[in-house]
Amino acid sequence: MRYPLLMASTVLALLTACHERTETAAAQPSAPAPASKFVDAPLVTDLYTADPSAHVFDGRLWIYPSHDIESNIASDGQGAQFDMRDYHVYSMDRIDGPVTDHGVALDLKDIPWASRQLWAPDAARKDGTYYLYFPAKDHDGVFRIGVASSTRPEGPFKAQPEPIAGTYSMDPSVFEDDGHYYLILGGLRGGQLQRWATGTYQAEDTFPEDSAPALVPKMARLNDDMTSLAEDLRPVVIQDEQGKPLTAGDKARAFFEAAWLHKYDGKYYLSYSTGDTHFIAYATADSVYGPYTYRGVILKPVVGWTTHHSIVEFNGQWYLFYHDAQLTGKTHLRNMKVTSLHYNDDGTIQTIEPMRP
Ligand code: FUB
Repeated sequence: MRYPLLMASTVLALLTACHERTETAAAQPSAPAPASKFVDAPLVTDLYTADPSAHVFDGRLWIYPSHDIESNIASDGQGAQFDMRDYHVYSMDRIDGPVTDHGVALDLKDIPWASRQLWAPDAARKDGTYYLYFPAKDHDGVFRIGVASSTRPEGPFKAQPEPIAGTYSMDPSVFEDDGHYYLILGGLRGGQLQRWATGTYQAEDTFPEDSAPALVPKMARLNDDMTSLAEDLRPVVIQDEQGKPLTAGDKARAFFEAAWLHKYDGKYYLSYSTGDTHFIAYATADSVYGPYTYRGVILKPVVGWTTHHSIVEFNGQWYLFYHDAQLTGKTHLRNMKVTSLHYNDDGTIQTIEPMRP
């Protein structure tokens, strides 16, 4: 059982309803769960924030989240209720210190190719320029990855006139290793990854059989200009400890969305959401391109259907940034949080419980 001592019927109803991203808005609860059950508090409460990508630039912690809003669009099974229209950038000089909102960093109206849904972004810095990578639907309703740049970490960012050629789907994140930058992306269902099985966009969904290898994130090295791919996107294989690719039916372990790369003690760590089973899981590899071997769960399910995170080292301590729906109980109105992350001596990550029993 996930929460064995949690007997309050309201909280149980909340947890059940919140794990239905593909259901109608009417299925969503209207009351938040009691604050005392949550291990961590929301980092900001005046705006709804989600998908927090954290980075340290010049000793300061910078957060690039989605900015959730209520636009009263009903859920359509494709995430239409996630109708975000701009990005705010946040920063902190210490983890338990105040969080500064630097205001609007990029607005949908200033992205020529994008029509809607500014979903989970990430940022990177190279040679004194800051790059914001973000997904949005183009004017044909197809998710693409865009990039915008600024001389400052908080923006404002100026978007490129076109999406990054050769990219698709959503949830981009950028990982730097040895002076090279790698873009990893992808997400199922509303994220449209299942529509790219042939390499070109098909309006129909094509999911693998449960016994077939699961869909996986895609990755490519970025060119020095940080705005184009140096190679075609390639699949990032996630396998079990016997070296077999995880299957699509392996819902507790297979990739769904929210890929994040980091490195610890010489090993590459790929973490991601398992979607329907609501875990942040992880896998490790000796090469940045993989294959990655499944290792376990970093974060147990949070309140809300989605789970999305980043992992960063700051002042000698590792942190997991994540979100839940504590403030609203609504899956599309989330709040970002941070908690400490710990490794065991063998490099495995200790599983984090976001709720108290
Ligand atoms: O915020 C919109 C979408 O919800 C993200 O792109 C997914 O990762 C999920 O968190």
